[in-house]
Amino acid sequence: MMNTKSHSKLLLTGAAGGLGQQLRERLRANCDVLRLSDRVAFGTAGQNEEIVLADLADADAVNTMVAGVDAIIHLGGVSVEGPFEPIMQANILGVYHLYEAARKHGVKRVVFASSNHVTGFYRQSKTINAENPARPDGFYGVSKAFGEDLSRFYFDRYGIETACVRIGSSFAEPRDRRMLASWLSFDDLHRLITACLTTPVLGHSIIFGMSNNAVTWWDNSKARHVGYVPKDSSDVFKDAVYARTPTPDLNDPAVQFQGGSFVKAGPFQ
Ligand code: NAI
Ligand code: 15L
Repeated sequence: MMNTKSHSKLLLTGAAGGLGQQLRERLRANCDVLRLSDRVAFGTAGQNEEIVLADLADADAVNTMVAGVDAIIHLGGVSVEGPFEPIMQANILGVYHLYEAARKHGVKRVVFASSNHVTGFYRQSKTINAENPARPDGFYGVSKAFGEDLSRFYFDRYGIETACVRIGSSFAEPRDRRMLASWLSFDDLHRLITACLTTPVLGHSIIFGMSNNAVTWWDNSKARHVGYVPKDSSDVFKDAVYARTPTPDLNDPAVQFQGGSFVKAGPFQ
């Protein structure tokens, strides 16, 4: 069993969101104190918790949010495709504010919730790895690609280590046939974050956030040093998913490309 406690005080942004709620309990094992942040109120702090509300677009608020933490798990931001302006505020300006605050406060490690939509315009017939160029499938994917590039700059220039976790589809169960390939269980997400926090040398790494699924489009061999070993698999859901979903139309871009329906979203004006 891996020793999961690696840090005194961890910051979890996006704590009110779907994955934030899942990770709140699990991350207690990783630290002495867990600081939780979001833009929206989400209740009161429990034992060994702190709550600091902050809009990522507000540099001063982000600076306060980051002060005094040892490492950051950055989940906050717009999490789906949509109009550019809110994505720009939260995911582009917001991630800049986060890294500036990390630099000023000496935070040395960040786990950044990137997305499979950074590479959503690769075909489902292709297996890609961390060295394939980005092919974002929308403004959302572009904003996550920006976060990946920005974090690389802060590593090269200031030595802040980041794991860019290109999360596939992290839900209780795969919702459709595409998610049989992209599914990441909540427990495996926690295992992956724990690996990113505990590996001795993280550097600047890109790792695909997926469980041990039989069908996959992603090869994590460039991130072996992270030491992530998934324990769950979408395979146990396969028969049920096939039974309740129609045979895919192979002419549909949502079936052809890894990003699924995101590749068809917009335009938004
Ligand atoms: P979510 O939308 O449920 O949670 C995002 C949280 O960020 C929300 O609580 C929201 O209030 C907060 N937020 C949005 N704009 C903000 C701002 N300007 N300032 C401060 N907080 C703000 O998303 P979910 O599913 O929990 O995802 C968490 C992260 O993981 C996101 O960054 C998302 O892009 C990424 N991700 C999630 C995947 C999934 O399958 N759930 C797949 C790929 C990436
Ligand atoms: C994402 O990036 C989204 O945050 C999530 O809601 C899912 O849509 C996921 O990708 C996916 O591709 O299934």
